[in-house]
Amino acid sequence: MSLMTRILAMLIAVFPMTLVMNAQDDEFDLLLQRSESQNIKSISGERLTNRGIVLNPVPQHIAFMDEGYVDISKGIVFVDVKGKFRADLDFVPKVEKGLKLIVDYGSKAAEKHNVEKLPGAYVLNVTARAIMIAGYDEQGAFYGIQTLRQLVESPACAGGKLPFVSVSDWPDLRYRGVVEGFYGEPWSHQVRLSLIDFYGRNKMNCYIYGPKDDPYHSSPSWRFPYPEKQASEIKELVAACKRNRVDFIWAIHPGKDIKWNEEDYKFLLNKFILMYYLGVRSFALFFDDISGEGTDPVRQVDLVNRLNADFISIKKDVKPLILCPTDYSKLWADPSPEGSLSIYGRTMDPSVKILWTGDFVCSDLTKETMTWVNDRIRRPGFYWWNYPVTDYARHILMQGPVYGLDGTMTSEDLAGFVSNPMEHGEASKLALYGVADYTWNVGAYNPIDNWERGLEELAPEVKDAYRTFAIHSCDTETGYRRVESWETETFTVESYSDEKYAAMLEEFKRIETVPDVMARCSNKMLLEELRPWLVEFGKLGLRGRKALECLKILREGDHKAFWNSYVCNLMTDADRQAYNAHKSGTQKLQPFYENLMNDMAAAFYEELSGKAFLRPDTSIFMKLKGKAEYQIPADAERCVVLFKSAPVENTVVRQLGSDGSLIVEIVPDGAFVSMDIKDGAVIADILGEADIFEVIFTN
Ligand code: 14T
Repeated sequence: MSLMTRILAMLIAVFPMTLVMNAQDDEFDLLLQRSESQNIKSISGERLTNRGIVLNPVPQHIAFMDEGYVDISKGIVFVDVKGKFRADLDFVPKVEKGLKLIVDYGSKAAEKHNVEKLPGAYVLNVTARAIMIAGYDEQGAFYGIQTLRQLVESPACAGGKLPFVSVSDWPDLRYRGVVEGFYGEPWSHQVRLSLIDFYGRNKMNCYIYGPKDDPYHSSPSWRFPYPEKQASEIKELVAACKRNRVDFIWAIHPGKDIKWNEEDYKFLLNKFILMYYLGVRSFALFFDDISGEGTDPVRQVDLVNRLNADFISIKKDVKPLILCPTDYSKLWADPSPEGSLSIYGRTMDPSVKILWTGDFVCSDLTKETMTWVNDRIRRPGFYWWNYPVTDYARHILMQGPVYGLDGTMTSEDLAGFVSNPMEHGEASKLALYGVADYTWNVGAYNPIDNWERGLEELAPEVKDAYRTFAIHSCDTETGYRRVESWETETFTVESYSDEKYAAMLEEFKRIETVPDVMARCSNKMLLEELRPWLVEFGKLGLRGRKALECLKILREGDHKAFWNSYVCNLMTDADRQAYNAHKSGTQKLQPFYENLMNDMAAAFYEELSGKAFLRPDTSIFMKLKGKAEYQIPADAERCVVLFKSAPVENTVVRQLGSDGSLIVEIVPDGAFVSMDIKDGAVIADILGEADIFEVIFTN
């Protein structure tokens, strides 16, 4: 059975046909993620004080020496031994005389300063005599400069006062970064540039370019050169990556329509050569989400090995290939020796790195999943983490902490780690701040502390408002489940307490202010991405607060005031539509609102009638407009008509006898009418335009 057939079979079994038919992609339905485990793991870690020094990723070793500090506010004398970092020192003035900053790298410098023997490693020493950065390699020295920058920008170093400190640091994982690998609108050029700077500052070193909806990456146009404008933008991305010591890895996704013939081989090789001329020095081949001929693992291996021989090994400056298998997740990977992963393991050039998303499409990273795949591919897999991607749930934003990643991973288990973000690049930075931290210093990774620091880093002017939004904007409801609103304790009418009520009220009030406060955020691109969600979040705050106010009125016993405010706080169809398009608070806040509203209605009916009620044999919530007639049940003694909106205009409630004669007529003076059934009345009817919420008869 082909992958597509399997996916469709699964979907048809699990979901109603309409869902399958409404899929965004004609071939692949992103709802498959609904087969992810629905367990929600809690988050570990806690906020640290960090002594007012904010470093991301957290260094392996940092030691603060004796009391005292050096003052660099006047500038430093920059000794750029290898002459590579002139452009990187834009955060401190350079002067002719004064304290020296010496930056060097290579075996001699590294040996002298006990730098760990690993690509990307460095030592940074701040002493009274000088500031010294020694890198194992150029990348290492660049990372030392990033650490210095973060020191200078830390609150504890305000005014240019650096403490005496010694940092010895190296990355746990060799490749750390991002794969732009989602379906949907690819990132804009501007957002890409901003992200690439962000990678550099946070010591990430790879950016795999593979947006599914770039036609020149995938079918139909993978065979053809980029148009001029896009080509020149790619050149700029390569240059930006170079400045940030990031590998720009260009991926091709040819498997939807590739023919295993000479012609297509030439097309592919030619495209690589064209990309090489745009400056690309690192390549990936993606065979994910395809069916048919393209999935043949033997042909895939032939292609990869041939490209290796004809291109990669000839161009001495091109890095080893990266491959995304068709079987990229254990969910459908063939585990047998005849499966594609085992075929790769036996026959694919060992230099090729192989991507893996874990047990599911979106999954936590575990030792078990890496052992499982590594045994088959016979090399450490390269993890493709499908977080914070939301292409299968475009109505949400993932703003929660990065967690669920095993704290004992080493470069023996993993060749690298890339995160697949949301189509909202700026809003993805919060998660990438965590990815950078985890992949650099796996064992020390503290999810909560990282998230708290990230919020402040990304929206310093409005960090509390951003936090309020983010803590309630984490989960997918049915996809890759994440904890949300973990500081919020909701309650029901039954479990009510004054304290819980006050806490919820305060939270909803805070939420109401978030859209206005966030408007002061200086990162306007972030604000643009968040805006529609912030609007809905503010409305959620308002209706949450109003629901609590209704509860207060209900408890005080003012029926008329209660129902009037209750109906005003119901969501209209338009409200629901708007909320569904840009959801937040799905795990606790919105359910709290829904449950409280339902509970209050139930409590209210009981208060009105004093006992359980009989429903007319119609739907529970009748949404009737205009004139409606009800047969009064024989044993009914009271009737309550609840309207959906207040005030109620031009509306009359009547009781009629069997001959149609008028027995009683009531003009509502609020959003409900509660009346005794008169002798001889067999029909209740409602004349006028008001929307009816419910009609209840009781005995
Ligand atoms: F290549 C893979 F590692 C991968 O994850 N591929 C896609 C990716 O482009 C997408 O962003 C991600 C999250 O939705 O999942 C993969 O896409 C899928 C996965 C499915 F299970 C598309 C359809 C599916 F049915």
